[in-house]
Amino acid sequence: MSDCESLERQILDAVASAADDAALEQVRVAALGKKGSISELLKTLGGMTPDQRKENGPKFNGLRDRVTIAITERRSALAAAALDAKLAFERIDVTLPVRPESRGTIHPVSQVTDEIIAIFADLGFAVAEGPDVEFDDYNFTKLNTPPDHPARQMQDTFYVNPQADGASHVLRTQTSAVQVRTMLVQKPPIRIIAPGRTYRCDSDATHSPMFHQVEGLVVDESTHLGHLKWVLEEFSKAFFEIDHVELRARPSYFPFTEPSLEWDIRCDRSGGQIKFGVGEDWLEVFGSGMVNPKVLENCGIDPTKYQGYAFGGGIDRMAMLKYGIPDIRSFFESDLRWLKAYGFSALALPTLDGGL
Ligand code: 2U9
Repeated sequence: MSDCESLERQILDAVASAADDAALEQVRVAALGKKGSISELLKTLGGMTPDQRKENGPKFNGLRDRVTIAITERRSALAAAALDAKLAFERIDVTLPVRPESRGTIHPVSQVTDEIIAIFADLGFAVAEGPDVEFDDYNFTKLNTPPDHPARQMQDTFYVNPQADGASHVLRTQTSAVQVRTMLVQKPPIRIIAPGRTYRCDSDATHSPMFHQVEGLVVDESTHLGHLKWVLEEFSKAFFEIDHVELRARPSYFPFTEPSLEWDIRCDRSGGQIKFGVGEDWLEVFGSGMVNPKVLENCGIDPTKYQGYAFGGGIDRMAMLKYGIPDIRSFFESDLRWLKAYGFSALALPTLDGGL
């Protein structure tokens, strides 16, 4: 056996018996590293005559290639074996019954978010998401609220320190920036909801500095307020689990919609408990309007061809109304007794067929 062949045998044996990544790396460095045995061998080609180089070049390069392949294959085999061992160790028997002593519950905000998504999915809406730290431009300016606009004072914004990109950022005060992002990359027809965390510097029994909103956006050629009313009615019936609902609209103002409307739901608060669809009281549930043509234009959509409606509501507030939770701050105190009282079973997945 030539020196070259015996070196190859020796290295391939070491590769085959390397028990883990670290041992294999040692073998690789000893063979192919800067001062490795094969690298040293390759360096000798420089001092050879052309004939010797012609004979030894292919031999040495072949040796290097076969060793490289063997190391790569061994590395994959070791990774596959490690994954198999991990999977075997982490095996879960999904046929076992749920442990009766299980204490974990689904937070009402998560449950209500899933309920809202299930209802809007049934109405043909997709879910869109975006970051919590948002460009000032997307949170305000593109939504027809430039820096000097008085409506900026309506929202107690948390401003974020200047970032490396030089742009001004905020903790999003509304999820509307998600719709901006969608319009910047997607052509109409658009039909989305954007549920998520939002932030405003405000705290009392009905306001939390971090809260949850869901907003909706529909843009098409002939979308109108009649469609919006029907969608909000269908949503309210499904969400509050009632057959009959009555909504009344009041004029309002948002810079990003024109005209703007707020919607109240008919309810009864006489028995200490709130009932929806009946009674003589009204409770505000949604803000909405036709998307301001300037907003469409800012987001690259031709306002002479397309029009859209948008709406928004508070998820925490909806959870408080539906499940009789009095104080929004309790949502975020991580009190296990509260979670036990108001949380949901992990198996109570909200579906329109199975019940919300
Ligand atoms: C785009 C254009 C228009 C979303 C809208 C409201 C009205 C609204 C509040 C309700 C209670 C938020 O949770 S809350 O504090 N929202 O009243 N939101 S219209 O309008 C948009 C959104 C995106 C591009």
